Amino acid sequence: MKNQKRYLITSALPYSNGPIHIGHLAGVYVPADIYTRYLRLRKQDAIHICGSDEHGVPITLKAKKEGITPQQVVDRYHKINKKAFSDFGISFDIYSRTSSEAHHKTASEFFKNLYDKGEFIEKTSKQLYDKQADQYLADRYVTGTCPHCGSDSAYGDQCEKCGTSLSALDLINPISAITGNVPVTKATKHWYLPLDKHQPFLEEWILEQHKEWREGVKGQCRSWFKAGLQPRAVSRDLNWGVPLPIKDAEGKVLYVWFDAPIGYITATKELTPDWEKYWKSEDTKMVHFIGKDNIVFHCIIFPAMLKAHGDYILPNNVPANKFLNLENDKISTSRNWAVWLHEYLQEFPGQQDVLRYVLTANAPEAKDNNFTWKDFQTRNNNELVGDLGNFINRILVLTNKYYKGVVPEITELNESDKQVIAKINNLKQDIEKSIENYRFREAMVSVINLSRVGNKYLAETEPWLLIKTNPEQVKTIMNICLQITTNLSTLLDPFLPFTAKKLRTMLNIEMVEWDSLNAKNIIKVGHKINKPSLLFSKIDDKTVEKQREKLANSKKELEKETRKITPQKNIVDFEDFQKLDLRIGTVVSAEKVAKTKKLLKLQVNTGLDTRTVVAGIAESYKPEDIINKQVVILVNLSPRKIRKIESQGMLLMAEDFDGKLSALLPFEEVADGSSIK
Ligand code: B3M
Ligand code: ZN
Repeated sequence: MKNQKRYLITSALPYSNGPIHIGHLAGVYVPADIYTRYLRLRKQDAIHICGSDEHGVPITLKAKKEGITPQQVVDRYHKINKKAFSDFGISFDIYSRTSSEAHHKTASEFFKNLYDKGEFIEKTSKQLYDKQADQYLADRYVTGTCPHCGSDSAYGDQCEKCGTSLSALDLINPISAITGNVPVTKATKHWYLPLDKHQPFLEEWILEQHKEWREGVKGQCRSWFKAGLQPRAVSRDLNWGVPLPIKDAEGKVLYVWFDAPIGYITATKELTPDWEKYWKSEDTKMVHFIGKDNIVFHCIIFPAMLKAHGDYILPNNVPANKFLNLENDKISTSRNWAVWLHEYLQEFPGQQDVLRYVLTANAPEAKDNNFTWKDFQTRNNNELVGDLGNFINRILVLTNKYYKGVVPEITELNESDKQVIAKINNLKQDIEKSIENYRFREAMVSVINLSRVGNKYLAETEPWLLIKTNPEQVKTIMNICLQITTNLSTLLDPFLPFTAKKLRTMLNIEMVEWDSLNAKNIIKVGHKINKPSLLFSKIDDKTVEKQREKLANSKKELEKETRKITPQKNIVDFEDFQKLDLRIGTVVSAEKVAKTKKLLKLQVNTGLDTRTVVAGIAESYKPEDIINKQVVILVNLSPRKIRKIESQGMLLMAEDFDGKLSALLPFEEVADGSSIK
């Protein structure tokens, strides 16, 4: 580990307009927590900063929809999210918020500093404006067609489909998100950060001095540079946000992405009066944990702001993650396609570490990744229960059984014992290297591999048989396995903190500091451990099925909400209607038409005759469902050949939105041949 004086770790401030889901955890907060916990275990001065991002249009829109104030919206979710993070062991040193007075002050001062130095360009230009709402339309206040990919749900700041960052005026066919009106344009004055001026510096800093950054991160920056950075407006015409601290700026606030990253500074100030050493000393290593949609803000805009201010350090790395999908579909709050943390906790109480484990195992570090409930179950049952839990449980049970819980001594080390000891040390170094290079899934695999080394050692030495013939050697084996277990109780801590703590209780030890870990004698001969209990338990098919059903239901609910009623057809005259000869008939026989999925061949008694009708209803009705049932039939439809069978009429059916057909029936049974008028 390089000698670094201190670490400032930031996690993206989640918008305070909705609860946290697994995508947030996997993308940002779990990796940041692993990193910080690791550094703390290595006795580094490391602080982890986060808080709620409480400005921005999504919040005002939500408030409007619910008929409450933006402050009420952010108060609600700040509380919920703060608790969710703490429930999952995300160990922030502070979880602050940007609607606070302290933040308004910090953000205003920051703006004023740049303003006084002439770092902004002042420009009056035409912007989109909603007359009815009396509101300029920027960012999420306006939707339209993306000029790059043609998606028709792009926002005024970004197209979520192709990721391009937009300005509202770029949108084709813009529509106000407030009223649905087509906006007009109206002139207004704004302050712009001339990113173009900072481009040479930023390019050199990222592409030359930080070649070690993730490819995906550099790639996005490169394409920004290639397109050429443009001046970016940092003010908005809104009444929710940090008011511009200058004259002649009535009704204007800071752009949310100008004030939000300053939230990291505010939070550090709130945490410690000694905050400047974290922000203004080259001895500090600052790392921003974010999702890929935040790259431009953390690699280009915020660094340009910090640079323009002059006395702040820049991030040392921005290990942005890609996205996590859920059951092969994009996680979406508005479509309720998500696993919410508070709901997970209700259904899997006390099992936070299982989720942390699965999210790290599937961390979208290099590419988008996928969470499925099946994989959740498999990883829990095979890796946590089968590998890790099984090893630890066997060791603790056998120690209690053979030695009444007292750690036995090493008698003599043979070659294979020595190899196992060497592996403990090697794996520990692998873990360190992986974490320090932001490869958390790789690091966690090494931790689990340590338990696999233990399991293999047990399988090869079979102490439960050896105890009868060579009890002295069993002492050595058990001592080594207890050393592995003790190592695990620290090595697991960054990843599975709840489990690590339970394990320390079972071992009856305090946390062993990372740098004191050793393959020999960290749990001392003669030390008495406690009785073990199981660290993990199997998850059965029923539990997993229930979660999948829940997701399927939310999809159905959504389909219900978004289903489109087909518009009414053109008006017809009564005479036209009368041309249709509709009758009640009874299906007397039915069979599937060979080699088709949809077709049934029916014989229908129409009162007039018994005739053949080919109906496309086989996906909704089996032949036996419909035989002897009365139906409505159009008898004077000109006959048609379908699959070489002449069809002499048509059954009337209602078609549901998912394509399911339902036959129409008279309320009471009526004679076949009755006509319908
Ligand atoms: N509020 C998170 C998001 O884009 C955004 C992060 C701000 S970090 C300064 O969902
Ligand atoms: Zn697009």
